[in-house]
Amino acid sequence: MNTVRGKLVCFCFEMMKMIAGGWLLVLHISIFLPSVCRIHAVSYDYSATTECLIEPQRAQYGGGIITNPDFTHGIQGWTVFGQGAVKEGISNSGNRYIVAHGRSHPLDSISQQVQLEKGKLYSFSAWVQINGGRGNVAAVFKMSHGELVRGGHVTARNGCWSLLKGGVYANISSRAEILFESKNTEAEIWVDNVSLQPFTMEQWRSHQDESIDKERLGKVRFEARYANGTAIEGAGFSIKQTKSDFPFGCSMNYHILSSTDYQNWFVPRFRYTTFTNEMKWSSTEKIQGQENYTVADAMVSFAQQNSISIRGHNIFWANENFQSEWVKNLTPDELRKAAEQRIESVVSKYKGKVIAWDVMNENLHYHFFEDKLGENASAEYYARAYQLDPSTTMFMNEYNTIEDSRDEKANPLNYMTKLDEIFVISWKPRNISRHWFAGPF
Ligand SMILES: [Ca+2]
Repeated sequence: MNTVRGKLVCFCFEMMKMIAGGWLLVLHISIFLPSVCRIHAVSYDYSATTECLIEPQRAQYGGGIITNPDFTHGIQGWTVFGQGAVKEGISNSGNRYIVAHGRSHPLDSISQQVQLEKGKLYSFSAWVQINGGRGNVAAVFKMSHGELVRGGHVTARNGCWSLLKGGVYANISSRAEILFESKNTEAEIWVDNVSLQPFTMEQWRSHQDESIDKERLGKVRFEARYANGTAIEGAGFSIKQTKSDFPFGCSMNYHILSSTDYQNWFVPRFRYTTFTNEMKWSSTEKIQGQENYTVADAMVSFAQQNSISIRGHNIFWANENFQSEWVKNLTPDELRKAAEQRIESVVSKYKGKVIAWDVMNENLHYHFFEDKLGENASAEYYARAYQLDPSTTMFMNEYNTIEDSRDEKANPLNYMTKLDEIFVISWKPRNISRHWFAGPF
């Protein structure tokens, strides 16, 4: 099987755009795209869910290199790690799983040894639950030299199964024990349908190529004819990509206003932007009551002149460390008044000029406004922003949502839970439909 590489993707898209633009002269040339031999690899399993299910879904990749991944053979292949004990569990429908109980240390759980090979990527998944409340469960790889590497985590619940999905990259070859960690040592950890699937770097890249083939690539046939329809003998042509035709953006800072080098680098590459700091409250109102949008205004004008769409970043930032000193020192009542002035000011000013608003930035990690104004503060400001600018998409901007398995605050489930809180608290009572999107830029 053959495929073509990413460089040609933009090439083809640009050609299609020119066709759409309607050339007078129709080119009659068949394009023979170069091809390279595709790496044969197990397809990447993109499936995931943040739902908590009564029965777990099957192990991805049939369990990969895990022995007895679904516990149909009891605890064969698995051992007790640390203190405590393991026992088999069976659901009403006959599904077998394993239970780590009698735990006294976060890592007390079950384990299975695997061999990790240097340079390979390992996709890991498992279905987990705990038998009381909800709490974080992490997959931990204990290397032969003792290092603990976290390979993903999920907020597990009682009474239903949550998908823990993550992975590790092996920078050395090592035996490793796969463990499950919960700081709630009172809780049993239930585990089922575990999977560990290795990929070489080449195989991993082949997944990207497959996605490019599927999502970005299309066949194009050109015909070159004179206006009267006669074919042009020996016609030739060349195509140069002048700009991309898919959403691709980058933040920019105020230096772009004065640096032509920066401008010349940025403008041909990006169609979307956010401002690093210049639209933030701490920049536009350094002294209480003295708003200054001079720099932000100039950057908005620059972006507009160059047809670059702007995501408004941000109305508020939930991190206390990045509040102006005067904001930190306000009483709750004073903060409520100042925050209302801020949101009304910035949203009204740039309404119609931005395509999105980061309303309460990084509110999974931080909660300055909740601490000062109550637990519904984020939700209330989302509602207020929507009220002021209902035609613009509201975003919940975060970091580490999928790329850092050590960060317990920002997993996809927590993200969805926070979104739901915002909707439930501030949107549904106002009968506003859920039509906006969420996600890091
Ligand atoms: Ca099972």
